[in-house]
Amino acid sequence: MGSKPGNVIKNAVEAAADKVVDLLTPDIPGKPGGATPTLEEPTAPVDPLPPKQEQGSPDTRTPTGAKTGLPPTAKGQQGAYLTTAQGARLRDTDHSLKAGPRGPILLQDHHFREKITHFDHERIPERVVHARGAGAHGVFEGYGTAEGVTRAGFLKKGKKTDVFVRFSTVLGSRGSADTVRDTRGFATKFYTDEGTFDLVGNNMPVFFIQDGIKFSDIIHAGKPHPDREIPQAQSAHDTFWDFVSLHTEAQHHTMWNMSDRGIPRSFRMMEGFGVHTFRLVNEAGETVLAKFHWKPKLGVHSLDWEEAQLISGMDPDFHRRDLYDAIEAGAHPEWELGIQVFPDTPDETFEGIDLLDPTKIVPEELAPVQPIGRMTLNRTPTNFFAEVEQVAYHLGNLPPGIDVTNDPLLQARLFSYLDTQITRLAGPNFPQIPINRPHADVNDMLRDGFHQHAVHAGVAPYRPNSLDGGNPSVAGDAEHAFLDVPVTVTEASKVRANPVSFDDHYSQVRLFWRSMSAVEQEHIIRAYTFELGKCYEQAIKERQLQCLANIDPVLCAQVATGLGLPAPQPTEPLAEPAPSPALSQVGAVWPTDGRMVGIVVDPDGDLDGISALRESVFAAGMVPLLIAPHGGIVGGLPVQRTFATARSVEFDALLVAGAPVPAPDALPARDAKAGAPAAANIDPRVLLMVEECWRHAKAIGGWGAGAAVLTAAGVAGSPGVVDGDAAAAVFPQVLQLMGAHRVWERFPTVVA
Ligand code: HDD
Repeated sequence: MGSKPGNVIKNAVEAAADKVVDLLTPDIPGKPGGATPTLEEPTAPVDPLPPKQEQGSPDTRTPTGAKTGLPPTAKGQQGAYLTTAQGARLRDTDHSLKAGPRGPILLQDHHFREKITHFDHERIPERVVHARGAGAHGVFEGYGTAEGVTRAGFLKKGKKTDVFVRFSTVLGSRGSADTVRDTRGFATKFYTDEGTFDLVGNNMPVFFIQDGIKFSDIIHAGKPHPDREIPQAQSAHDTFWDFVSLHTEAQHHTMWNMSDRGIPRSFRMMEGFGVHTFRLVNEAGETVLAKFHWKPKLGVHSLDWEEAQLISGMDPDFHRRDLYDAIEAGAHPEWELGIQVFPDTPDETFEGIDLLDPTKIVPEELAPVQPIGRMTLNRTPTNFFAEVEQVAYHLGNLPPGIDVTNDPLLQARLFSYLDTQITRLAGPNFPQIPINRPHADVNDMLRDGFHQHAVHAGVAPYRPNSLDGGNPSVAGDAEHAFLDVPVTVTEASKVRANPVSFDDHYSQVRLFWRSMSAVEQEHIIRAYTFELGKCYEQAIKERQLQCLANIDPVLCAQVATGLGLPAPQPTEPLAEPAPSPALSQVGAVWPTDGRMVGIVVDPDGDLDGISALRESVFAAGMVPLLIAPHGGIVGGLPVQRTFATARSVEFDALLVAGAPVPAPDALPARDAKAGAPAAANIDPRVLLMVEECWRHAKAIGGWGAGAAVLTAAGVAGSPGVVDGDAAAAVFPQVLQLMGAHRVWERFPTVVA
């Protein structure tokens, strides 16, 4: 006879209760009759657990990359058969499941719903600032020169560390043009053995505001107007100038934007700055203050403003294309990382400059930039979304040996970057996204949340614990633990206030202005005149002119003339800072690697030496682009651009071997010059190319019939225009001119 059901349950419960008691009783310490406790003491850790799954040291950030043994160009899908996301093989992906060929789609069509649902959610919110960007992988190698001031392992001599860099503009949306006038972001993720280090900087060393609480205000002012959502990716509008003329601390950064630095020629030709002062700590626990600088191997170079505007229409992806073309062609961009080092004094100033004020620089002449390592970008992303879009930087990602200071902008940023990713990347587990995964082993106690990819073992994600063997334990100096430098925080009343030194808003703007060459000053005048000329509100223009008067009377007078307004008198005494020659972009000679050289040829003309010329351009590390009236092959060489697809802005220099005189009916009537003399009757697209290259101060060369084209264009004999008998004689001179980036004397200057 079996037991009654009720008894079965009762017996089972009692048996289970006995078991519970059996297991627990002996382990209750001090219980009469209890056995000796067998669990570990909370403070006695055993060997660390292995890293969390999926968080080891990936040698690739994408499933199609090296880890799978596939080249970056591998096919998007792995495997022969198309499947659903669950792995079921599919027969058809082009027809939805319908009630008959002419019937409605059935709700049960799982493949259709999975495909379209996923597509509907393909976009994520773009970054609220720096939405438009491009990124690349590379490697950083330490020189060992910083070992005396920081214990950071990645800076040790010869140590190589993977990096991922994202360059960006600030104001524009994700699809905006690359060459707008704006600050450029320069964010570097160092995947160091001691944890990720993010150096999230810009191509300008100062920032608009001194306190991060105003960040949303300056960005609201710079972004398109809220009613019509225009203008896109521009600072040339009322709200921007309203803000910067009212918040005069913004004047320094604003002048950097109005200078040629606001329109870089290439990401490869930009400096980068950590902006803030950081605190470094060495093995002995000694500290210094430091500012980070990236120095590009190719020098710092800019576009001409008209050129930048043309490119925005001709090739809005100009900077992105330039970066990827250069890397793929093997012209790997390089930067040297350097630091300015200052004693860590209680007042945190150097030569009277407040090191906590992010609107101030320390001129290199006062504190030289000392090289500590080199970065080379050598690999383009495999998948733009997975890598460039999902990369998440954060200033709080610091390795041992680098710590923050109390700069109020930096302090605010320490909050914002982590916070923003939670919306942008949908939850707190974004560090598990492949591009964000540290290359150091991760062993955290963070659990659950949206998109948790790790399958955590163990039961005790807390410490101390006695259930997971006491793990994880905490590290000390010997195990490379991060060190919060024990800086003294003085006892003070809570205030919403800045140090008095932050009130100086003009002396360093004047320093910058006085450090510019005449041609750079001319560009700054034109930029202010253009931007303020786009404002509608008279009061805003007048207020900004007052700011300019406090910077420099000549600058103010020139811009006022352009605006047709009276120049006000300064309301503050003008400082007399010593200029900093290091701030000027003019005057040196730089490598020309990766520059573009256009070569205009006449298929029926003299093609002698063209092939050798191309080789010489390649040998100089540059890219020759053959431009002909039509595509195909000319003189045995491939034509890369036709007169229809070429525009001067793509080239750093133009060489003209010849240009055919077009047949009268070969051009639209509006382009043909009726009755023009034969020499002038050159294809107008070639003439335009020559004229624009001349206006944008680019080196130009011509020989034979090409020299006649330069004469017809009216540029022969002017500075930076070389003519000769043969390509072999002309090219070396053009190459030399290119080393200076522009033929500077071609720009007019009004400033004495
Ligand atoms: Fe910022 C993105 C650089 C001030 C808040 N910032 C962002 C990026 C760069 C900078 C390069 C793009 C990173 C990427 O490519 O993903 N930001 C700077 C510099 C600043 C600065 C050099 C001043 C010295 N930023 C700043 C302040 C705040 C922010 C004061 C807020 C208090 N920044 C953000 C952000 C972003 C960001 C909202 C948007 C996307 C992101 O962080 O990841 O958190």
